[in-house]
Amino acid sequence: MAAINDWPWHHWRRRSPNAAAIFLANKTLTWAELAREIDHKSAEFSAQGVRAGEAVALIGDVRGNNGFDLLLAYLALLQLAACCLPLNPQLAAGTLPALLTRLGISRLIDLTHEVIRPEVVAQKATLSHQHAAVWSPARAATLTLTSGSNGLPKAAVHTLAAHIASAEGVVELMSFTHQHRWLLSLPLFHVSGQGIVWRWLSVGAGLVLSDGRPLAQALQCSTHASLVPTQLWRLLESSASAAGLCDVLLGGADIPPALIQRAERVGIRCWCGYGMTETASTVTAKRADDLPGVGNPLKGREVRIVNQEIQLRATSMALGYWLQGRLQPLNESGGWLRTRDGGEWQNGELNINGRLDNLFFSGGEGIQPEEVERILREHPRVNSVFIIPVDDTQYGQRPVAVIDGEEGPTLTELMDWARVKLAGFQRPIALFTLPEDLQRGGIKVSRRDVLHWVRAKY
Ligand code: 4YB
Repeated sequence: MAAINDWPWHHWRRRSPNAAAIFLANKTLTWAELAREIDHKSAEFSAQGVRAGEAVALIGDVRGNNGFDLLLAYLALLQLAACCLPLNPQLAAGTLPALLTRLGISRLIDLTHEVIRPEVVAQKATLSHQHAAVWSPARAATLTLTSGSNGLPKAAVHTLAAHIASAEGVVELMSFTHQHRWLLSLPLFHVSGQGIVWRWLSVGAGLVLSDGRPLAQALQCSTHASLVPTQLWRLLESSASAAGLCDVLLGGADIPPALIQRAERVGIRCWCGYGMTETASTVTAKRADDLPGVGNPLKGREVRIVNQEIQLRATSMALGYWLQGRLQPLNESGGWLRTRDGGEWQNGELNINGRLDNLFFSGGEGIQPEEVERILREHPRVNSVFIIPVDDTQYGQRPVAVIDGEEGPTLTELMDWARVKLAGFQRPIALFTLPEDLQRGGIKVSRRDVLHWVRAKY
């Protein structure tokens, strides 16, 4: 990986101006063209009053789905040395003002009503370098909301150096070079989407944008993609082919071995990763094998287990959380981030045992929902399942299953199948189908939302 001492798009414009940087459905942009677009955009934002050091929230177009205009705005804000917070466009409109007030952010760039195509941007006034701040990798550059599985989301603050450090370990492990193309297959408002952007920028590769195309079609011209397990399931279930696609980095949730085997059978090389928002995505990763672990720490990352909790140290770590316009400390002890993820070393690699906060008790027996979910997911008609505790006068709490997909088994079928696999106290007492509206455009369904939904029904 080349040392980056300037805005990466300026660096690649100097090094390989005519190499393709962005692949849209019917158009390709070279590094020279992309850098010019970013210069124009930052000039436009500067004219609108965006200043260095200012935190700016950015919302993309729901239909545009991670489009070029959003990427351009993200990069242009960085170039102005603003601190950019990309937001989920499906965030309930009512919660947005309260969120921005809590964070202390007063500027919001909303692209929902202003979709700018590259050809339109190219016609705008020519203004360039004075709208590039000095490349200073140690300053706060991005804010990324944590998934907020419990409580309100927090905004993790990352420097440019942290994003580059994150990219470094992954590109090294996966041998990702300038000859490859990574699909922006996950949203920019999530750390996994930004991870893709920084790997692309670090090696001067190609970035494919779906640009309105279905996932399978966009994958056809990509060599790499990052997917959460449910995305890969859907891809494999659909009859669409993703020829051309070589390597998929999986993460964000427990990765079922059956999924990996199925993908590998059709020629997709799978990689298993584990990471968090606070660590700017991937911390440990490995080439998928028959073991259920997530590999070992990548370059610049360290993992330790204290009282069954995974703790992390990394050069990609967030500086802290942004609150009321100020930096607040991470939940750490002696420089180690306390993840609240349970884990252990097994067969020389890290195994994830689920969120410590998800553990509940039924008749005095501890139930770790992820452990039961992992077993139930082996049922041929279950792709994704949540085990949710509901109150019970006799047992304290009891497990209920919520299954994603219409074609799933009935509770009786599932329990017959799981008879010897689950202990009595682990067996769900009811089964529901996950409603579509709980998916909300994020990369994961929030366990808290599923819990509220179940409790309202139960
Ligand atoms: C896991 C988990 C795992 C996370 N098993 N629980 O670039 C990547 O690394 C990537 C590629 C594909 C898909 C996602 C990614 C990510 O970045 C994921 C990062 C992420 O999920 N961040 S998060 O803040 O939203 O959630 C973090 C939590 O997710 C962790 O604390 C774990 O609880 C869980 N998780 N990877 C089991 N392999």
